[in-house]
Amino acid sequence: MKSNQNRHITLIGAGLAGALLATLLARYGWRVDVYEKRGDPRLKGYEGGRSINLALAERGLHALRLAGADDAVMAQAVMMRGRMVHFADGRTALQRYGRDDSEVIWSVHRGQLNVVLLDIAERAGARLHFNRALASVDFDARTACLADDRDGSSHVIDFESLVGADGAGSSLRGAMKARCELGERTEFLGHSYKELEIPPTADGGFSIEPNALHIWPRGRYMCIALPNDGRTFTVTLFLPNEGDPSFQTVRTGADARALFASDFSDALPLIPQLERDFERNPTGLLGTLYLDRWHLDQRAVLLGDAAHAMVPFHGQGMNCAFEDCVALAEHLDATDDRASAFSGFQAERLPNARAIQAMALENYLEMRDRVDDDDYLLQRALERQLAERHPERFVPRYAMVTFQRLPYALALQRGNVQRELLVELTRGHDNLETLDWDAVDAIVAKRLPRLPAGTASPL
Ligand code: FAD
Ligand code: 8R5
Repeated sequence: MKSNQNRHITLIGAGLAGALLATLLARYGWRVDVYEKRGDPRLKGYEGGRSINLALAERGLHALRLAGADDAVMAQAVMMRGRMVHFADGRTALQRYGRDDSEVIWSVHRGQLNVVLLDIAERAGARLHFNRALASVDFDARTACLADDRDGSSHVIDFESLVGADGAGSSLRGAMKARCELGERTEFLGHSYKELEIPPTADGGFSIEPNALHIWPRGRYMCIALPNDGRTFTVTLFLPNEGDPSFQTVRTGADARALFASDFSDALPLIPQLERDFERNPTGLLGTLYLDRWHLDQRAVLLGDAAHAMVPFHGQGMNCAFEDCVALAEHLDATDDRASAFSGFQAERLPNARAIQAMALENYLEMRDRVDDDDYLLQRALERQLAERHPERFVPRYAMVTFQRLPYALALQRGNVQRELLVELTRGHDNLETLDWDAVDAIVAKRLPRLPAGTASPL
């Protein structure tokens, strides 16, 4: 049961998830206060930051549609049709992500996306408070202390429930841990990353194909590049922390240039400020954050990176965080019992977060180690055939994650069945011509039930 009274909630963090959740709840008629550590990014002069872009896929886009933010976001998005693979010998090849331009991903600018979301949150009636970092929580008195790092002042607020949308280093998570066992553990990947920039060409255009996510796979490591609407690309170099090459052997700008000269030679001339970028930009750590519980009874709940930070290799961190927002808003709006809303949200989302965390880890190998391996290529060829023959049953895992909205856990489970099928069916074959298609079709129908209605592509 839910009452019609004007319900109130306090969000911590006005990043991607905080701003979207504020909008959704405000649209449901809630009174929403959001506290953000940083200053308002919409104020002039604030945004001097680097141009960091993110891949937006169907799950995230769907959440933006529900919040009425899709048009403003898509106006600045750059379409990425597939992977442009840059082989070590200089060859390149575009591998499409989907069947056509209805199955693509979009490169969006983090700063612009955040600004759009803050604007619509405010327009929907949410109250945003900047320069307010959560410092401590008294869960008995239901008060929280927020600090303003500009003048060191602190501000105490009352709350009914707190929502932690404060990212991977969540302060709310830290406060909850002191009150109950969350089962927190972080597994570091042992690889880190560095961002570099490809500027526009002299005549102001993109210097490489704009409508692709570029990948330079090199076995144990790789580079990627995503386009920005300002005609630049953000390049990310992923390297192990140890070994050769690694962030231990590649320490200076000169080391980075030498690595690019030997392993990414077609990218080197595109990055004129390589040394400067490498030395100025911080090295980002990569890891997976697992929790066994996301809420403290009716008083606090976590979502997005605060609950389940993941490695970036499926480009789903934000997409998953946005899906969390839709789920939490629905659970909260459906009942006045917050403890049951929070536990229902956790029951729905935690298994799915675990699934995308696992798939994101697996996709690193897929991206960096795509060798021209014959077994692998034959399996990919069969995958394409089966997807065409059985569109309602056999959907490549990448497509289930990226272009559909079926639960991540189901995508993981069906993906495993599909992989076993591909291995079994290609065993002992050098090409697809020798396959018995009637038998193949029968096996597919037997092992892969039709996908639930409404998850198929909108074609
Ligand atoms: P955040 O967006 O990190 O927001 C947290 C907010 O909380 C911030 O505004 C922060 O200032 C604020 N905050 C922190 N502490 C406090 C405090 N104590 N009090 C108040 N406020 C606080 N995902 C994708 O789906 N596709 C991609 O291509 C992709 N690329 C990425 C590229 C990079 C370089 C990185 C780092 C991540 C990428 N991700 C991507 C992941 C994505 O950025 C995150 O999953 C997503 O931002 C999570 O949203 P969030 O709101 O939970 O956290
Ligand atoms: N995040 C992405 C993909 C999958 C691409 C594919 C991969 C950089 C820190 Cl590494 C990565 C993907 O399988 O062909 N889609 O979107 C985004 C990715 O990295 C982002 C930009 C990133 C955190 C650094």
